[in-house]
Amino acid sequence: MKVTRIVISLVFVLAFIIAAVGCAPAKPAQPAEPAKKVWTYKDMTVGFLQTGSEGGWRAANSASFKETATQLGINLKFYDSQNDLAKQVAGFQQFIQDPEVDVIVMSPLEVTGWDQVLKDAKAAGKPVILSDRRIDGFEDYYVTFIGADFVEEGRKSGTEMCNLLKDSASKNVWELVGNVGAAPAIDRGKGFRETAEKCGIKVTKSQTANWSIKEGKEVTEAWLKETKDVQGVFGQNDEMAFGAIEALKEAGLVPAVDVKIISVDATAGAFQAMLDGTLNVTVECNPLLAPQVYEAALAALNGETLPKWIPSQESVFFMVDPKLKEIAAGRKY
Ligand code: GYE
Repeated sequence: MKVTRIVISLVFVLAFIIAAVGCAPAKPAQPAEPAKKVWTYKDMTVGFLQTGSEGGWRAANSASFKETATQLGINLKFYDSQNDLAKQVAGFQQFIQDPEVDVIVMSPLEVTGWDQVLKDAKAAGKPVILSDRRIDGFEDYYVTFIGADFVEEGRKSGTEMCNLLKDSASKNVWELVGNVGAAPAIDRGKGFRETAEKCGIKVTKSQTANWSIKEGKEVTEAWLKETKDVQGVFGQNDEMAFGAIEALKEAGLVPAVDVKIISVDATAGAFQAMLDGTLNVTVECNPLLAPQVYEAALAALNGETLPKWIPSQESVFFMVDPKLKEIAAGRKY
């Protein structure tokens, strides 16, 4: 008897629960989550802040961005900062305000000065990608940096200068530096000293020549008026080394023989100088960064997380390389 009563009351309780649930007002159907936009290159407008047009490397870098954008169907807004930091910051603000611009890519002229615009871009929800040159700090305010290990480029240059001067009694080297405050100028100088000083090289003169042939020549001419006690010249880019080569020739010294010359970039001009026998070594810095940058921009817009640094692959080239002519013929820039 007792068992029957328990079963009956259980049945009642169960029936009550089912009734209660059944009667609960149906939750209004939740509006379906809007399908997450999947960005494609054709949807994307990139605002690119270029440094300016200071030489062969920069020309190849700008062409890489313009040509690759056309190939991929990307709408590219190209801003030439004319090597003026204030103009570059103004361009950055412009792209933050521009409703068409989805992602901002920048080749920073200097390592500092980006605090406010990076914060504003983040507040505006616009991803920022650094191309070619790094900045100091603010990692949380940009998606990734795609570019070279400039310190390593300097180290390679120092090591090769040691090899070139191994039989030289004195090892006085002059350094032609890029624009003050720029990451490649700071880092290549640091890397060069790291390895060069190991073999007793002394950097007896060092001055900016702003990446240009003209200033590279003028600075070297001024130094040659003071002394000819120089065994090597380290040009932080090809153009400045070309300027030094002209100045040395006009001073009656034989470039790459009396004075060893090393440059960074490995543009077509550097290969010609090596084929002419006036440049000993060029350390490559790859300007064809656009495909990797656009890939990162698309990934960022689609919410992917990227490594903070995507290094570019680079080599070293030698005047004495028996295959130099062949290599030079195959170069893209
Ligand atoms: O070495 C130089 C250019 O940022 C890596 O800028 C670039 C440097 C390059 O002016 O030629």
